[in-house]
Amino acid sequence: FEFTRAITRRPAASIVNGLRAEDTGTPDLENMLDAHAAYVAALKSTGAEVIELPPLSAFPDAVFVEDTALCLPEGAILMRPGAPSRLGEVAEMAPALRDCYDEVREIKGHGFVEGGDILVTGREILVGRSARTDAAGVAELAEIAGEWGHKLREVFTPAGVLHFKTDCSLMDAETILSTRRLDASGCFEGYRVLHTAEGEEAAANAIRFNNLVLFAAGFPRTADMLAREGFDVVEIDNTECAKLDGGMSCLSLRF
Ligand code: CIR
Repeated sequence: FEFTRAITRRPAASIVNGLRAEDTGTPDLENMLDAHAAYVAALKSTGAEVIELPPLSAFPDAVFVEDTALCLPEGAILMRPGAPSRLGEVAEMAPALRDCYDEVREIKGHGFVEGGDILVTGREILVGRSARTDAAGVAELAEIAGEWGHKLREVFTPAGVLHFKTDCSLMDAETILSTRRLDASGCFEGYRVLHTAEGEEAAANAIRFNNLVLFAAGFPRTADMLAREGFDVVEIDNTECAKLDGGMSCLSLRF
């Protein structure tokens, strides 16, 4: 959770066509830009450098940069999104990663992996199979991560949940914030798990970024619990991203 850099991408007007499981309203670009600016400012306030990429109107979900790559200390790995409309986002991200890393590998397929299904903890890389991430994708990722000395463990995303990290996030080397439904699968055995409050499941997608926890606004019981646990919580308006099933982690690559 200690990072010197992050990559973000400003939302384009085409976000109105972004993927969503359920239509809960059209995202508003102006509001999303405001929230995005607050998000970037919070990242920068920790002292990190934020590389802000320009909007990509051809890819409505391109603001959710996390899904395009996995950044590890040894290098970056370009993902292969399981959503066909998002495959082309990877080539758009690659040059920025090549500027930052000597080594950039890629998931070549035939399998699929999206970054939102990957949780890197102090001791291992957890990858949740989901509607976007399949066994072949996980196997290819495990091979590359293994070459770099990382242990990878395949886990499962609850049915109906977009990504593994929709339901969890790393708070510190051994502490995970999780919904009860995900923790019930047993995938966090051996970790200290903090649960989101009942009815506040959407708060689980947060990020620990240096001294801060960036956290979707509107989930007061979970935010209070984290504050009591000693975390410095910064609330960011997630209203517009939530309409597209996105949250705090999706909006950046961190390394
Ligand atoms: C999608 O369905 O792909 C986007 N609308 C949301 C992606 C959210 N990304 C993430 O959780 N890492």
